[in-house]
Amino acid sequence: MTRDISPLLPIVYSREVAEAKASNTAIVALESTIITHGMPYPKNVEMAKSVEQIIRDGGAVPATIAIIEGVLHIGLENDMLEKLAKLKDVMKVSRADIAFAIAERRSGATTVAATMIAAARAGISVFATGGIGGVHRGAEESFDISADLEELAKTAVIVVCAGAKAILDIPKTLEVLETRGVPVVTYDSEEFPAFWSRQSGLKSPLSLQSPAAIANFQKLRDQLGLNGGMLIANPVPPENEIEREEMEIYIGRALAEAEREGVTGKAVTPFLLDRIFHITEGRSLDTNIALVENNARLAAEIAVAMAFDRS
Ligand code: PSU
Ligand code: MN
Repeated sequence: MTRDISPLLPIVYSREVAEAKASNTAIVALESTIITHGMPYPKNVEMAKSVEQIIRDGGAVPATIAIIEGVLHIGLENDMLEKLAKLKDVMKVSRADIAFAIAERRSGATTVAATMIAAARAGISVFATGGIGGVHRGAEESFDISADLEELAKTAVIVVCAGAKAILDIPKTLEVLETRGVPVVTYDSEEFPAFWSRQSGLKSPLSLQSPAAIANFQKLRDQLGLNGGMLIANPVPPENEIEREEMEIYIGRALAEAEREGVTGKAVTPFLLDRIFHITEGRSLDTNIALVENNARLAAEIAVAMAFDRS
């Protein structure tokens, strides 16, 4: 492990990430909230390891990001990954509380927003995850809009996801991304995907057919002085999807339960995911794992294309 020189900000790089940085090898960042709040143990740690291996097989190096006892880790050694996956009271850390977790020596799992901040700080420009946070259904009442959207507008990291979950208000999520100037690019399809489903009923604002074209697009944005990231939506493979009409039934049930139990704020997404997991008897989790793996594969290709562009 390599410690950063900054006296106030304790950053530790895993051995393979430190080596990759020194040799300019492509790196793909991975978030940790998906491990601690998105999936149950031990499937969460199995997923984390298989996703890391897929990135290595794709010629890049994985950097799972988390805060452990006040230290920002860029890349986790296997024993730490195991430890994190079992933690019960770990904080879910976003832009508002990432520095708090470090200052107070807490352990925190990073959301998409916080992972982007840490990745950019570490010089990593590509990040793979499952789904991003967005505008929640009923946001006109609750004002619940994920900090992930604002981060995409500000921080220059390419985020590869499987679209937005239909537990969110997808049209409003796309509207906010457009307003904030975030390119939304669906990979190899004209329709924006809805996480567990390949279809959302909405046309994707943009679409591209190759990792090289995605890398080139982001490079040109940089040259134009357009700070900020972009969202790559990668539809779940057909053999793993749960179709949209079927998903709507399960989501409706989970949302009704959340309302009955008065769940709000940060707890909403983990609650809905857990309810849907039970309602689908685990099928939603299999789909979730398959789509993250699929995103890791694409992210590695984009990271390799970005590294190639640089030389
Ligand atoms: N989508 C998933 N699993 C997750 C999340 C999203 O399928 O675990 C997490 C991500 O870390 C995302 C966060 O950044 O939820 C969004 O939370 P919020 O809406 O509270 O910003
Ligand atoms: Mn929220």
